[in-house]
Amino acid sequence: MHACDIVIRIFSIRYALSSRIVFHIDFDYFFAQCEEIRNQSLKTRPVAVCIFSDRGGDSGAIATANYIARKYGVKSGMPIKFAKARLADIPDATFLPADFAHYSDISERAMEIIKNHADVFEYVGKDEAYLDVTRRTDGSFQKASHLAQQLKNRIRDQIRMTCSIGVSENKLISKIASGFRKPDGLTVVEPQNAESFLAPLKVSDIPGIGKVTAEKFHEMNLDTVGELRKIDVFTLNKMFGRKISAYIYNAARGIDGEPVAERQPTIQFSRIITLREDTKDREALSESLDSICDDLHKIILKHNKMFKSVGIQFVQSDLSSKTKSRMIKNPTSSIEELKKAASYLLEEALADQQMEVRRLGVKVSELSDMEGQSSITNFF
Ligand code: DCP
Ligand code: CA
Repeated sequence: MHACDIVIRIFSIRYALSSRIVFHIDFDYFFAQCEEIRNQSLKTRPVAVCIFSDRGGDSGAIATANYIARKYGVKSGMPIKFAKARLADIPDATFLPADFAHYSDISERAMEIIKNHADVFEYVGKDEAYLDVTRRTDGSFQKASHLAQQLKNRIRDQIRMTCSIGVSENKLISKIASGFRKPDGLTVVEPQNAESFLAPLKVSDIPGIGKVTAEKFHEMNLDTVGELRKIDVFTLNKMFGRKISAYIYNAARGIDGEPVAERQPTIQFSRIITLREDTKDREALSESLDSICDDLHKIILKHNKMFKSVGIQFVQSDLSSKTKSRMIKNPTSSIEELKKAASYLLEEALADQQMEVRRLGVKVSELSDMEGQSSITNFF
């Protein structure tokens, strides 16, 4: 392709798609904020959510931390020991084990509100989604920024959670904009301001440009997105190949034609109970597991679904979670298959079990519709 053709294509892509309005929404310090939601007294202290490994003690990593803890240098991915050292002199610093079931619950409630504000809703993950709102805002950025503020208010009032929203003509700029002013941010970038919004940002603010790529650009004296525009498409091609260089070339100019594609969270069914007393006795756990499977199976049949994956969860006496899961060869709705997989997983989980179990749960996922299956096969 000739350089001139590329420029013409870029102009036509931008012109054709400039009428879209896209939101990117991202929940602030998600796991830690979920902990604050159920215990408001945490809001004024440094809080870090930990994923403890099976090795015991403080081995494991920080999942995330609230913004107070971040001021002390606590970050996602950091070893728990390092984080504890950074907060050693802060008496009210709080370290909590991750409680994924609680975070999923909050995510589901928030996503339900978000969905109702979109023409097209694209679920990305538990704390992230894209929305196309072009139709309901008549393509007006003024209406769109009101809609974004309204959405933030609803999530704050109903869930007591803050989030950050980026509003622009495409997914790329909105993603960058949602991270621009965090927490509790709302950044609207109208098309005529896109290039000037991006110009002063670091090249690594472009999604997909990691440390290694940013370092390569730094060696060429290209540190900001504006500077990155100086590099010609041929040099980029030589460095990264056609596909990646086209992405970088366009991204530096705020060009992204990817549509918001309808996507719902993969549904799963789960049931979790708190045991009468904490235990790691095989018999007692197996008995409870059996009755959880019976209850879960009723839910599966009610929804006319088959499952392909089964998982069990222990919430242990220190509230940390342990999960095991396995895939079944073919989608099924059989209670025997469910119980067989669950008891296999129970054995596996008990093999190296140190702590007692406080809550026990079973989930099925990879669901498909039971179309064409007679109801008889559901039971046999
Ligand atoms: N997470 C994790 N381990 C990581 C990164 C993230 O377990 N290394 C989890 C915990 C986060 C959640 O994923 O709460 C979402 O990740 P984000 O990167 O969006 O970070 P946060 O939501 O925590 O913070 P921010 O306010 O920066 O969005
Ligand atoms: Ca987040």
